[in-house]
Amino acid sequence: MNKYLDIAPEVQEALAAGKPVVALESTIISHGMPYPKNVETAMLVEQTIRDNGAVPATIAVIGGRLKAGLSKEEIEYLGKAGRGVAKASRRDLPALVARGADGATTVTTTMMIAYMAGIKIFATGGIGGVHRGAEVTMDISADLEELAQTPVMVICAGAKSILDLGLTLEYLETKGVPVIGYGTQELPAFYTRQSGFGVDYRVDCPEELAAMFAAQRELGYKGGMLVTNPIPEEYAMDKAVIDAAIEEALAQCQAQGVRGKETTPFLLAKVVELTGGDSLESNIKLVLNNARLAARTAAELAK
Ligand code: PSU
Ligand code: MN
Repeated sequence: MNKYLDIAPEVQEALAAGKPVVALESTIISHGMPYPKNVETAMLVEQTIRDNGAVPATIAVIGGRLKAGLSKEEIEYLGKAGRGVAKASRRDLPALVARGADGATTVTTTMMIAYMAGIKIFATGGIGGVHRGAEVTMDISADLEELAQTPVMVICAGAKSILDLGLTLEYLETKGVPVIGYGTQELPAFYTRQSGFGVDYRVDCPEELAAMFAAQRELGYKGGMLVTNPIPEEYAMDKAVIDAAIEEALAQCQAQGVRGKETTPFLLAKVVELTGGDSLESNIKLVLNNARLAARTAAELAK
């Protein structure tokens, strides 16, 4: 085992016994939602995973240790500290570890640490991707590169249209990452069930997701798989409302010259601000929906 990795006892026991485990990220806690909703949601997501037969492992860097499985106190700490905790992507882990610092893990580093721990399935809200205007800025999330090189299944609700969804799909195709629609042939756009872009395969049950992941492993692929699970109909947002908020958030981002790792947290916070909390409620519901599917898929994979 990696000398910097700490696996929580409950997670370790489940892994040793071949029981289902689901990884969860912490950037969504520190940078994706405001306090105290972020902590409430993180706890509710863990409970949802338990209710569906798996053990949750929320991942973060604390005191320079890579943690797979957090205590309630650690989740509370990350939620309260919010953007005061460094957003940790692949390039950040060496510095955080060497300095004994804290970091909220993105999809990228959550995949890395999940893989080190032996966890195969990871549930979150949305992934990073190719930003609009990336043909000039070259702003492409490290999440896409991680999906190409780390064998973890990521279950999300698609990607927000703060990104260029078409270019994001092109990038994933180039990198050989299968993009699966759960119960749909269309890529969901996080707050809405539709984006106008198609996925590679439609899958309708956890058994088939588990079978595809198992086949990918047996074929010797080094990369992972992206499952996009549309937000439940009753919680989906009005497309016109969310599109207007995203356009406004993008305009403010550009006007304020926000760049680099700050771009995504800025846009996420702006969208929540502009939609008066409606989007936050949708965000919570879709994460719970993904947690449920991830737990069921992990249970199938463990059979
Ligand atoms: N998109 C969301 N919610 C999120 C994120 C993205 O809808 O919480 C977070 C995730 O942690 C993701 C990260 O891995 O932002 C991507 O950041 P960047 O675009 O800087 O790579
Ligand atoms: Mn970026």
